Amino acid sequence: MHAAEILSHFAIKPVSGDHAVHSPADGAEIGRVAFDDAAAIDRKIAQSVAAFHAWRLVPAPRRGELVRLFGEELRAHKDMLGRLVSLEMGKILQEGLGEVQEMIDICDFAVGLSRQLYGLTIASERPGHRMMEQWHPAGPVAIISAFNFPVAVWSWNAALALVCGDSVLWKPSEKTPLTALAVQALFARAASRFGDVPAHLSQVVLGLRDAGERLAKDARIPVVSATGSTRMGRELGPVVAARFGRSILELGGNNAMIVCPSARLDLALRAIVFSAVGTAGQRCTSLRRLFVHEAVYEKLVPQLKAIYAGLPIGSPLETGTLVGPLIDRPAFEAMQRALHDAEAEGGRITGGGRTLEREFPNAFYVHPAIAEMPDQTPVVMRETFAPILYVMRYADFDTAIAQHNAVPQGLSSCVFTQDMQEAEKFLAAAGSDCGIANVNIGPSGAEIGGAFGGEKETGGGRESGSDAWKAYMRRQTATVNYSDALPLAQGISFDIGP
Ligand code: UN1
Repeated sequence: MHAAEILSHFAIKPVSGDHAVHSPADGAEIGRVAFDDAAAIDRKIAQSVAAFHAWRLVPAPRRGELVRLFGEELRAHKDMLGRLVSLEMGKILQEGLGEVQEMIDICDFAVGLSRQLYGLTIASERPGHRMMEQWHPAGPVAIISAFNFPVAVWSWNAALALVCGDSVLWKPSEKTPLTALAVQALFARAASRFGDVPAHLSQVVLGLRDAGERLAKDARIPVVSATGSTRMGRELGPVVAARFGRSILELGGNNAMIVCPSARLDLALRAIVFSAVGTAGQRCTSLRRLFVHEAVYEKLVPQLKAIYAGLPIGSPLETGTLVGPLIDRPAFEAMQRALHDAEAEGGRITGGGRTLEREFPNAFYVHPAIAEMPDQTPVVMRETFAPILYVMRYADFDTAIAQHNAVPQGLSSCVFTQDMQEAEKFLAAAGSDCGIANVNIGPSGAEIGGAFGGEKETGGGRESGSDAWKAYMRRQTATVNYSDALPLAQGISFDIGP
């Protein structure tokens, strides 16, 4: 199916501006969009404030109804949107569809949540008083998303923000603006079926880094949720903090797996391959570091290499492909630099080279790489957004956990073991220091029901399930006096006479 056909399905004009969008599948131009200038962004923020003022008055379960309708649109257009994700981002169609499914799932979650935005009641120390905690809508929420999950990550934020009574402003990656416009078109359909949705409740802001900076700086936006590199978060976080805004940061990961002597190697192999080569190693949750116990190393690693040697690499829209292209040339060059460094640091590399360059001279397909490292050298400690799996041996479990935690990032982690003591140790306070810790499951492909995010350079934010919704609301402690007196807290006596 051609790009034009998919775009017309969403009523998107292929050319509406100067910024060219290319498919990483073959490098072909698939559309042109216009960026918003400073005045347009300013106007959109003002419109978002107005939409918020109306939306916050709508009862939350009714707000949930809008998200329910949006979920229906996603179900009806899952195939087309999945294809567009695949075409614009380069992940294989199965993963493009999975991404849309993740959107549907978070919509379902948010619909239920719209009837569960509750606080606690608290025992007051004063007679005839009641204390309670309330959650109110926060305001416009800016969502800055990355190319690798062009639609799902927005939905984790937006579905929650909308039931919480907030308006949303979405700045997608400049590499994937078309999927954002397609999602916006589906949202508009849901909004028109709903009826009286305030205008501009959900908007898209297109642009480069400076567009994101404008949103980060603007005090009219109380919450900024940003997904991307640690470098981006390091710049954006302080800008939001300087005006006392709240940021939800989901930044780099350098996720690991520990394979213990008792591990089910068949399961471990499936998990390793899916999480290390899936999305061509371009997930925040991709597996990058593999610690294998010396007792199973010689068994596991050759099998892994054999699977790598037979991986179907090719166009992401073709059935059977498991490894699609990298997003662009800079991604390919970063991968080659990392492999060069790995070799210089004593690594033995298998794979990693470019492939299919004759068929697709303007696309960057690679053989996923396995780098057997003598140690956790500097290149292993940094995140390279590419399919490179650093493999290391270990002898002692506690040392493996220490090494596991020795990197600056803290997103996702896992252990493969049948030994309960090891599993529990990994999940305990002195175990994995990541936001996500799994037993006998790879680090990627998290469900939406749990809070998603991580510690240290991953930024500390939590999105999607559990009680992540609280970040999109403001908490208010309310105390009511229904007595005939005015007792003061802490027993303070303050006598102003009769
Ligand atoms: C990301 O890479 O930014 O856990 C998000 C996963 C997906 C989301 C990844 N559910 O791999």
